[in-house]
Amino acid sequence: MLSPSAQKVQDLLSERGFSHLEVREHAQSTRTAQEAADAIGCTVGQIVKSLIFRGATSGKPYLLLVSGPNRVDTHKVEESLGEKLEKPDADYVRQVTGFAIGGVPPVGHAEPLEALIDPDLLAFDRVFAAAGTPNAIFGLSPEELLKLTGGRTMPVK
Ligand code: 5CA
Repeated sequence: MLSPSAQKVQDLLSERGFSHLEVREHAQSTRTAQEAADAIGCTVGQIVKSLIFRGATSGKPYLLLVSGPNRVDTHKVEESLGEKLEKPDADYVRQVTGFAIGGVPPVGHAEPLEALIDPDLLAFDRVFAAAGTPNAIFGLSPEELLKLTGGRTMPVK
């Protein structure tokens, strides 16, 4: 049995035709990329961080899907997007995604979010993303991540 937030992600995956992707809730925390990697037994690079930024001009939320160890160079992303970015607070993250920090999944948000994908994630056969709660994760290929989110790759570091 999955908790309601994790089940919501599993249901969304099924509705989108990705029912072969399985959300798993772990006994231990997967709140951080390192904890998620430890729980799964993968490298931190394979963990997909789902980070929310807000366009300073447009007010538009952006979803950056970033490989675990990578730190976002906001100036670089701002140049690509053509607007400054703000790092929103936890309340805003919950408002636009419908999930609490530590469990924000790459899909299934309260508002449609433009997804920008770290090219480093494409180097792996399989990557792992949060699935609604701070101990829920699902695995998928980077190609599936692109398809599922409708996102585009953008250098982030
Ligand atoms: N479950 C893990 C691995 S998938 C996870 O969700 N990691 S994460 O990186 O996608 O989510 C945590 C991120 O939330 C942090 O990297 C940080 O960018 C952001 N965050 C943490 N605390 C806050 C806060 N108080 N306000 C806004 N953003 C925050």
